[in-house]
Amino acid sequence: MTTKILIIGACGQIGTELTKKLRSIYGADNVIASDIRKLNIDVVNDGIFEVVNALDFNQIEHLVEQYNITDVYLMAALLSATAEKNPAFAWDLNMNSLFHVLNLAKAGKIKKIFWPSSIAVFGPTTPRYNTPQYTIMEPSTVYGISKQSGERWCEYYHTIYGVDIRSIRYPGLISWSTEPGGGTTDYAVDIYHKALEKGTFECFLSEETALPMMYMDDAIRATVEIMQAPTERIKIRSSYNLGGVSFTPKEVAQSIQKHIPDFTITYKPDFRQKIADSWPASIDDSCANQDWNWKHEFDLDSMTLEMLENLKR
Ligand code: VAH
Repeated sequence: MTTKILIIGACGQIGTELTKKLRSIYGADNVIASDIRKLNIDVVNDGIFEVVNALDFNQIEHLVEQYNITDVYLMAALLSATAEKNPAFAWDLNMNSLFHVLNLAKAGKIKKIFWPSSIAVFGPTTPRYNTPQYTIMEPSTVYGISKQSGERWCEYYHTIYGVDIRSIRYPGLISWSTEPGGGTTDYAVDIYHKALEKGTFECFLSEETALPMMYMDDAIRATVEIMQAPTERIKIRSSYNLGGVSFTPKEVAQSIQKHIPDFTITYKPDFRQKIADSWPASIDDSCANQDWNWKHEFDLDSMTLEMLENLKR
């Protein structure tokens, strides 16, 4: 059966890169990109695009039937910082969009689901360094609570109804092609833009705030690899830890200064500091490595080179 993909939230920070990648692998005619509005010109113009509300079950069901969809990538969500400002809507969007897709799979209308979780599922009582796959998880943010709950439902639908859902706990993701939207790790994207535009950056986290991060190319490759892995290799049906690099704002600034020596950084922590302080500093992703051979490729300096080179263009 031909793989026919529906991406919900295709215009977001991950969605835009994922849409491009999946179109290149499966062919543009086999990838239906969708979002609540036409928010990214390349996603809309470079293949099939549909406006859909991730909270409207009937709209999603209609697209699945109209295009004979086999795989759904559900990328729509409110991220950590935005979710704190709108808890009720964040819970509604992050959870009910998931239930819609899970229930379509339970009804046999789709074959496979990818759903993004996050290292935000960990909280202030979680061991902070080299955080293991299985450990204390008491998330203290709306976003983290929704992702932890979502992971439980993913595992339940797999165990009870046989739904083939696969998930990754993404770290903070760094990309140059789209503006990030409402995350606590967004400083690590904005710093590159400001380094080139202004030569200085005011960081909303303190200089020693270490967080797990990953260059977008690695995150997209992990997403494709976990979805292409034989089902028997996917032994964890909640969500896999995914580590990349761990760095502080000070370390990013030092990496940038290797290319822009006069670049300066100042620190003015805001409400997002409390969110960042509740998350791990680094992640153990040995389960992803053992089960489906995950290995990241980009470190901080190679990511910095990619970011600056592409942003200059
Ligand atoms: C956020 N970028 O900051 C997301 C991510 C681990 C962080 O989930 O909310």
